[in-house]
Amino acid sequence: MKQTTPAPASRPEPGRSEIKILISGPVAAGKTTAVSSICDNDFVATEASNTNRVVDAKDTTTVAMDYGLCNRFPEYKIHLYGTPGQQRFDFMWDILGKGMDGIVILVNNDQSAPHRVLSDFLRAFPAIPTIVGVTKMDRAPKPSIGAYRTLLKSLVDTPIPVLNVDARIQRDVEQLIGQLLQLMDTPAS
Ligand SMILES: Nc1nc2c(ncn2[C@@H]2O[C@H](COP(=O)(O)OP(=O)(O)OP(=O)(O)O)[C@@H](O)[C@H]2O)c(=O)[nH]1
Ligand SMILES: [Mg+2]
Repeated sequence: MKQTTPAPASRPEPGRSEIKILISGPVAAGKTTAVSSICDNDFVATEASNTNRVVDAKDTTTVAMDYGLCNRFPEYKIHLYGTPGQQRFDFMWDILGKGMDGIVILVNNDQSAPHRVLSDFLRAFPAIPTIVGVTKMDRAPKPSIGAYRTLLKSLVDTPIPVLNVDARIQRDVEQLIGQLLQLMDTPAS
């Protein structure tokens, strides 16, 4: 497993790999919520007032990044970075994605044709261990997870797991990250 440079204040812990995981996806997919759900107190966000309520009516939006340290997996110290969802901050994707070991793409199912946005994110982050989490299925049950699986098969050769997650629920986010870690441990064939 590739190791990232530890943050200046931290020391490498014996037997634990330091890894970097990016959480990306469109506005209001639940990126900031997911990072805060799984990182408890070790979490910072850069929220500002949401001046573009056309896409989503929520009060705030991420303008630079979310960051959290996740210690829930005994073998890993995970540096989690959440991207901004608004297009005007797209330039942050490259900056935040440097040196990442894996990526979670979150898609909110209550947006129109949410599965279409996937192709943009897969193009932006190719050849990286990837998992897709579909949020807000409690509000919008369709498209189904099966529809996402079919779409992903048509977009990429490597199988990409897709799960229904509620970003507010720690157990859901933990399961998502856990599956991504398994993918990262599996040698590419
Ligand atoms: N009903 C429902 N709400 C959810 C679910 N997942 C997340 N949310 C809510 O959706 C909102 C997501 O907001 P954020 O976490 O700020 O979304 P974001 O992806 O960081 O958005 P940007 O930073 O603006 O791109 C929050 O109010 C969450 O509580 C879900 O599965 N169901
Ligand atoms: Mg955010």
